[in-house]
Amino acid sequence: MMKRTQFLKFMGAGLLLSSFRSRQINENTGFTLPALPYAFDALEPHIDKLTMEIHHDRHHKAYVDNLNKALPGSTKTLEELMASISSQPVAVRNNGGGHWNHSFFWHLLAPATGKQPSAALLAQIQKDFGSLDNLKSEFNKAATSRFGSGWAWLIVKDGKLTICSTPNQDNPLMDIAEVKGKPILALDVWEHAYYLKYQNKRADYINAFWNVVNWDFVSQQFNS
Ligand code: MN3
Repeated sequence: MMKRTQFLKFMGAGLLLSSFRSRQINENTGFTLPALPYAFDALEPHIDKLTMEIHHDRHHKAYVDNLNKALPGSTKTLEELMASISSQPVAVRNNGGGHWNHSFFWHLLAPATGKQPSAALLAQIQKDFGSLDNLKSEFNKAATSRFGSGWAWLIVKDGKLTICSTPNQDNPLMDIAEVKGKPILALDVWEHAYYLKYQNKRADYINAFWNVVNWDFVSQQFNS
């Protein structure tokens, strides 16, 4: 029978080998669709199950597939692509942006837990906006007034919290962005994100979004 220490060494070697193999596979297959970090129905009733299924399994998957078609065999990270997007074809801007934005967005949402921003984030919010309610109303304005498809963002820019919005799948990490900074919160205001449940009532979707913001994740982004 294998001793405990031998068994642990054996298991350790196996883990090392499997992580090495998965790195090799990732390099060969390019960008991959990340799993949703919760069940499709976890955000009900604020964001419905069918919207989440279609949004993740079809829309996000299409951005990943089309990015791989546009950049076969790329060894660049998504962040490297964002920072040099002005020198990339428009298919990389649209699909690379779509992949980065949605990968980020899934983590910004969580089942309604009643959680709040961390003490450090809340202090910064009070400094830059006066209150969390003021921040929400400024963010809602950006999300409501973005014409057509795009995103609203809360970013850290020059040590301050700033709200902005981008068209299409652009984001504030892109070198072409009007307002650049580090995103800590975002909202997808494409119709595909809300139309099944909210139809043309984008404002209702934006209000519902605040019930499922993952403040733990947002606070981590602020602190990192
Ligand atoms: Mn979307």
